[in-house]
Amino acid sequence: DVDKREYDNAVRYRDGAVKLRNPNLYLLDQDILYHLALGSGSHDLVEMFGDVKFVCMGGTPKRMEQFAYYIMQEIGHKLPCGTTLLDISQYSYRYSMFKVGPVLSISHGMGIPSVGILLHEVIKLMYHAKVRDPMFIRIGTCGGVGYEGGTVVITEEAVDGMLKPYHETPILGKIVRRPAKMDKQLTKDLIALAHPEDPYDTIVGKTMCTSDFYEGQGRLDGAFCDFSEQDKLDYLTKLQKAGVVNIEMESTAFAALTHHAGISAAIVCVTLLDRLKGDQVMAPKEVLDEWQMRPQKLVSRFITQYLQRK
Ligand code: R2B
Ligand code: URA
Repeated sequence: DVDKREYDNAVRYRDGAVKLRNPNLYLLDQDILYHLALGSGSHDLVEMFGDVKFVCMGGTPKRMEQFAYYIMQEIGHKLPCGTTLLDISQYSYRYSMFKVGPVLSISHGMGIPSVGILLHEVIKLMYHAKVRDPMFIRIGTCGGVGYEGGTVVITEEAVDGMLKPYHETPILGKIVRRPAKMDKQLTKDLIALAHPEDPYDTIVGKTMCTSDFYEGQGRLDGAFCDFSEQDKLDYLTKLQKAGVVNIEMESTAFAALTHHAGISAAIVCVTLLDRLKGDQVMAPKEVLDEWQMRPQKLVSRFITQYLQRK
């Protein structure tokens, strides 16, 4: 299924289909998406995924399965009688993927390397399946910086642990820097769907992305800690002054790789605690489960509205 359309450096075909910025791929006679347990030779990717519009990603397989069932109910998608949703990537033993009509719900694991590998393969999947103008949305959890647990945060810009708005990664012995930009319009469309009667706040701000949950996020409760509580508070206050409202572990890679591919993307996370008040995630499981529904609700409002308008 080698594409006849000629490669150049643009990121889209005129019809909106995702174009790859890698000429090597046009020379492969099949492309194996190893961590998804899919391939362009073994699967009819156009038939399986050609109708996808929304690619929703989040850390855990269970939450993304739950989101798939939730969105199924919200958009009124029906499964054949007596069947359940299938984890399309189950035999990868790496990521889980569920498909509900135009919505893909995929787990990305924890951290930049995990979400990065997944994005390479999902972006290629969009290309092989000839998907037009897909939107990628991360539905996640985070720590709040001055916001109590249960607050919904939409990322305006992602910054790294040095407060720089880039995703930096070594390639062939050189640091390659890519801007960690979100789609401004998609972010606006999402914030517009926060209801005044929602019993929690939905805010927009900068998201800091770190490579570690403990020392990397200034926690005092890791296996090691070589700084004082005052150092931690000074740092978090500095973040706050720079406009950072939450901290998580995937946003720079998610923003930069989608932006590099010309794909619209947004990040919606719920805070599990206010980092100015503590380090341990202490809310009871039922409370955490309810909080984790909040980003899902916002994204579901967006998807249902989009599909109704179509
Ligand atoms: C939020 O939660 C995870 C760490 O607990 C990580 O994947 C993230 O970004
Ligand atoms: N995820 C993070 O990365 N940090 C937190 O504090 C909570 C969830």
